[in-house]
Amino acid sequence: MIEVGAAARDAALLCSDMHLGDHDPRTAALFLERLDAHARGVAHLFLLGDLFEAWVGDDQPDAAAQALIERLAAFAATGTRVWAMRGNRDFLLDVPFPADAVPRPAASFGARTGAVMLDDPCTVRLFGETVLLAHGDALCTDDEAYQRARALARSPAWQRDFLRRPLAERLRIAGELRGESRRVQAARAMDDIDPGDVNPAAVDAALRAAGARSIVHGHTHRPACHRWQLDGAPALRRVLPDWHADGAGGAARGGFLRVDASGWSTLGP
Ligand SMILES: [Mn+2]
Repeated sequence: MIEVGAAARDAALLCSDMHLGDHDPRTAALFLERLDAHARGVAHLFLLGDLFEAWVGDDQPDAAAQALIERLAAFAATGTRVWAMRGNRDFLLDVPFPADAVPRPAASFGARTGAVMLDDPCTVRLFGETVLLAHGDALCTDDEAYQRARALARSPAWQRDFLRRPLAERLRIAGELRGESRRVQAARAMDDIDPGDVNPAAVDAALRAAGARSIVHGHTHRPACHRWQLDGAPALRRVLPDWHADGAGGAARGGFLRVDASGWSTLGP
């Protein structure tokens, strides 16, 4: 299990839902600038899904993606451990191409960044506390159509079939998935225009299964810190914000959670 806090000066930074891509260079620039400001010297960086607006495979031809990849590689080279989880937008991140796909990317996302992929959910130890990390979409169990689409898009057969297609075709399909044809089942798997909220019973079940009382997730774009009683003891759900350089009212939104020996803090965009 990942252990943060073995050294007293350890610190971890967590974020999600940057939705980076060439469609929005301002948000990409904002995120990279804030990442530089806050992640320097941090021992662990956790990216909890939807790093990218879309990801059609590790040959994604995207200047914003390339910029983040180079930045992550630079952090990894200076000793920061970079951990990445797939979201519903970038569920093909670091998924190996089938052996008969032509051409195949020269290097995977993980190889290019030094990032290690995390299962969703996964349990980590943060300064002695067992914390469940998740993107959050799997906890939105009220949306049954979404969960069916999610299962399909995570199936090895669907992913093999998709990654075997030429890049131009994958990009065209991804574009269509975001356009009119949301009736296509796989389109629902990427749809988070209104992501809905997590189901409280699903959160309780996930915490019980992990033996944790604390969870951090993104996806819902509803940043908060929720406290409640789980089986007679306090439980905590920290929700990460999504990022946008031009949010409501023209203000930038986004932010990190940071945890170190002195506790948790929120760092604004
Ligand atoms: Mn999401």
